[in-house]
Amino acid sequence: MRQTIFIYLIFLLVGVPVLAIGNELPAPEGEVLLTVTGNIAHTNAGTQAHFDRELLKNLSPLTICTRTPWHRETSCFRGPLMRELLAAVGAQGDSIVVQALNRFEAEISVQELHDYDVILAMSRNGEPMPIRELGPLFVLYPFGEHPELHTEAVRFRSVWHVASIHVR
Ligand SMILES: Nc1nc2c(c(=O)[nH]1)N[C@H]1C(S)=C(S)[C@@H](COP(=O)(O)O)O[C@H]1N2
Ligand SMILES: [Mo]
Repeated sequence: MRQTIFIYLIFLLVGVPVLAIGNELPAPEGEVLLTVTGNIAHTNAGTQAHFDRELLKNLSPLTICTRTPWHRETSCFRGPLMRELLAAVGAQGDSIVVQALNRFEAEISVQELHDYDVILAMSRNGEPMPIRELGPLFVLYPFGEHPELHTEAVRFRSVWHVASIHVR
């Protein structure tokens, strides 16, 4: 009996931190561009996941060349697939709330991010996007391939100046 308790204590002391380390994301070294909060299993800053440009670049990037309702010409946007970003943080919710630097926010269903290749665009035509050009991060739907996305509701979910994502 005493031995069982002893083994149990050892597990508590050693096992729990090891499990926690297994769920850690690498820590950002540069400026934090994105904070992910809420129902997530993988963190690197307390209960949150913080991403700098480097960490975001390492997440399955996709390039989408499309016109958008906000640009006259076709541009090529590049950034991680939103569903890969959610996988990286071990997101467990059914929806996310994307919040912008200007406090604008929109809710997006996780299902939609599996149905469509929505990216968190980090660059446009190879250049980082300044804040005055919808940057630094911009939720981009593949408008070109999917005419059905040209609706007011989808434009409403096209959040630019993204600063944080809360998983519900
Ligand atoms: N950061 C940020 N993103 C935003 C908004 C906003 O106010 N701030 N407005 C949203 C809404 S409601 C729409 S319809 C689209 C397009 O806005 P616009 O075409 O009127 O400029 O951007 C969306 N993304
Ligand atoms: Mo809107």
